[in-house]
Amino acid sequence: MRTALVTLSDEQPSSHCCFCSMQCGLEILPSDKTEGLTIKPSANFPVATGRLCQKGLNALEHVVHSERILEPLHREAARVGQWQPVSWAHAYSDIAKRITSLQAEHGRDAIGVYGGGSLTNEVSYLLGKFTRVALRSKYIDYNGRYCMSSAAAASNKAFGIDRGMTMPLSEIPNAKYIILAGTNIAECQPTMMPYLLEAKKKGAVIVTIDPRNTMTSKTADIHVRLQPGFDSVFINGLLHVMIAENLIDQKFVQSRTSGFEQVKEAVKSFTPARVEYLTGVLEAVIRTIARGFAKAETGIVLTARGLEQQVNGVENTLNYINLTLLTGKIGRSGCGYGAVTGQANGQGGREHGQKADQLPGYRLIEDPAAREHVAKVWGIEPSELPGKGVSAYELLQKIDEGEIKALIVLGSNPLVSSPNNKMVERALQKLELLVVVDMFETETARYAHYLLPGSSFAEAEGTMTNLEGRVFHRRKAMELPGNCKLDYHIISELADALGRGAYFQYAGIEDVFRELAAATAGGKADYSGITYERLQKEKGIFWPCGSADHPGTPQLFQDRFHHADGKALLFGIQPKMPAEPIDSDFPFVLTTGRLANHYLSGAQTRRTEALNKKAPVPVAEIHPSLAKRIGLSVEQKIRITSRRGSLVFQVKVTEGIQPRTVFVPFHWGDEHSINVLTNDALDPTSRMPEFKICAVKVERVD
Ligand SMILES: Nc1nc2c(c(=O)[nH]1)N[C@H]1C(S)=C(S)[C@@H](COP(=O)(O)OP(=O)(O)OC[C@H]3O[C@@H](n4cnc5c(=O)[nH]c(N)nc54)[C@H](O)[C@@H]3O)O[C@H]1N2
Ligand SMILES: Nc1nc2c(c(=O)[nH]1)N[C@H]1C(S)=C(S)[C@@H](COP(=O)(O)OP(=O)(O)OC[C@H]3O[C@@H](n4cnc5c(=O)[nH]c(N)nc54)[C@H](O)[C@@H]3O)O[C@H]1N2
Ligand code: SF4
Ligand SMILES: [Mo]
Repeated sequence: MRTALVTLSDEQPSSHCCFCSMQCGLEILPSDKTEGLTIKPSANFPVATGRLCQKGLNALEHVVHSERILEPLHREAARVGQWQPVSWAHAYSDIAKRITSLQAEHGRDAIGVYGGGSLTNEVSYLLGKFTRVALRSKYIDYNGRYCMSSAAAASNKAFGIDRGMTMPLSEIPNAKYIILAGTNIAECQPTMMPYLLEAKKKGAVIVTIDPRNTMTSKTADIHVRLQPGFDSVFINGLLHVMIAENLIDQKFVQSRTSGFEQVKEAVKSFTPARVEYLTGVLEAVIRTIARGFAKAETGIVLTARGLEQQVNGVENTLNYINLTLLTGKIGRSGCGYGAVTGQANGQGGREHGQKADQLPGYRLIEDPAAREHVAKVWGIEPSELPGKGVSAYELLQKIDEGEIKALIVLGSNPLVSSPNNKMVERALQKLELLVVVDMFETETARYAHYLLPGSSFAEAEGTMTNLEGRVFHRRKAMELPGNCKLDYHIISELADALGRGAYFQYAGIEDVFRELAAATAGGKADYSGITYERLQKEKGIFWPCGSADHPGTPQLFQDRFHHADGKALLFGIQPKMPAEPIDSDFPFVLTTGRLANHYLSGAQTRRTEALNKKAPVPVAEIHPSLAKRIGLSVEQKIRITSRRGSLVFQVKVTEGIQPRTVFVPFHWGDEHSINVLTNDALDPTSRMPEFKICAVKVERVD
């Protein structure tokens, strides 16, 4: 039996859901259900007042699961033999000894760190500091590279700053025209739906752009069923109509943006007729959407991984941003652009130094002024800071190539979630030391030499930043089970074992936040005006917030963008091919994504009976024309083959999917891991893998 520490109050929820970026508040209450506890929606957090989706309602099940790792485990040869329980002291000293000797032999960069977007701001911050100050290695990156990096790069290019949503959710109901592209909100951020439905009730038009008819597109007035990879072609068609028909906001474009001529030139040849020919979307539909969005008094564009997880992900995103800039739909009520953040702390996780090229506050590690500021907060010389490392997938490649010899993974399961799984598996096998800090023996942890039992969301106090850029405080709601430790203690104690403990002396987690806030002062993501005391009172503060009396910034760009001249940049996009176009040998496009009842690599939700029983195995979605072509009968399975591998799946035949497209969710490992097939081509700017497009062939399994 576990007990809840916090009782109901009207101040703050007992905790927040660990899964998606909505970060709904929840109450953990005594009951006769999960180990004596149950979860109820909280009325005390403004984002999703009184609502939780299925995942949130069942978020305690994995926390109290019997497979939870309860003490440090060691085994000499990965995957072979039994795990041996060891003391924390033994684990720390042996890990430190091995790291020290590997670094003596191969240099400091022989050790890499791989973080995650579920971690609190404090733990994300400490992981970055640990890599640069305790290990003194340049190699750190995190799973958010697979998630928000294309949108982040696009926002930085266009706006000069990357906060996923430029406006709070509460502005959605004020929008008269909403474009949802490559974002399946109904399944991925379910408690955001009421905002969209309220807008609709007030007369808003909703357009969805997705190769599949999803739960989200069912609420749309117009659904554009695009083949994966055609977003920029389609958007060029919309921009062409807007310019040709003089529908753009001339005043806004002139006074607040630069680069218009480039866009005009890029879209010149994308007449509606040509775009219909290229995409199959009717000319009339293209005109209707272009006119509708441009003429609407207010409007919002939301994008997500559908068009971002591509080798052209940054450019696709820039083109969607063009829609809002050309029509002046940003920086005022009912308007804005949002890249819908995915993970619990997908926003904060990318602001405080887990990214290969960044220091806290979204500062660039190669910028001398940034190095000086952060080094001072950390009590080291700027010259002691390493330079920038490489992106998540490239970090795994460096292991395969032999440059990185040891890896510490905290908050990710890269063997399931990385493209081209076979390379990742080969790389993990080559590691001389793999340390995984997790709640479970994940697919990745099977290759570990040390598996250290970290904390779950319910046990760890800290701050998170939701998809709106709202920083809030999450309470500790339960005690740690067994011999588990808080992630931030594990990082600090390991630093101590490495002889760098002097830099990791904290009286408590609030102390870590104070240092984080100081490190971000003056940076793009400025948290320096935020304190635990304010957060407890104010139920969240939108960054940037640079002083104790600053109210926070819910609506960005009201007067200026964040480039030096205050203007936003428009980019003319020439659509490019995916890395692996379909051909006669591999004639279908495989796209991958999510289901409502599972979360990411499935480490938590496959261990949640109530969720897992609704989707115990992955099912491939195919169009009836494909089923007919391969002579598929009911109950038969299909084999999907790409240039990297071949797997068998159960099938759902549906008219909803674009005929050339096959969809498979990625929440499983081993023989069900669709990432055995996906392509590891990366966007040249964001280094985001092309999870959403690879060429496959499909056969019937007899
Ligand atoms: N239930 C659940 N919720 C989650 C998660 C989860 O695993 N499960 N994960 C969280 C995380 S980390 C993230 S990043 C978000 C992701 O949230 P989303 O990005 O909304 O989720 P996906 O299913 O990856 O992709 C969205 C849609 O893109 C479509 N798509 C595929 N290719 C293309 C294309 O070329 N163009 C366009 N326009 N669309 C395309 C897919 O059909 C899919 O419906 O969800 C978060 N919420
Ligand atoms: N084919 C395909 N692949 C994809 C995607 C796709 O759309 N298609 N999407 C990509 C995206 S957007 C993402 S975000 C990645 C995510 O992929 P992963 O990073 O693999 O995601 P998770 O399953 O969340 O892994 C988190 C791990 O950390 C553990 N964990 C959770 N919370 C904590 C904590 O507080 N402390 C500690 N110590 N451990 C914790 C969990 O048990 C789990 O093992 O997958 C990517 N991979
Ligand atoms: S919408 Fe997201 S944060 Fe809210 S309960 Fe569901 S998974 Fe959790
Ligand atoms: Mo994500």
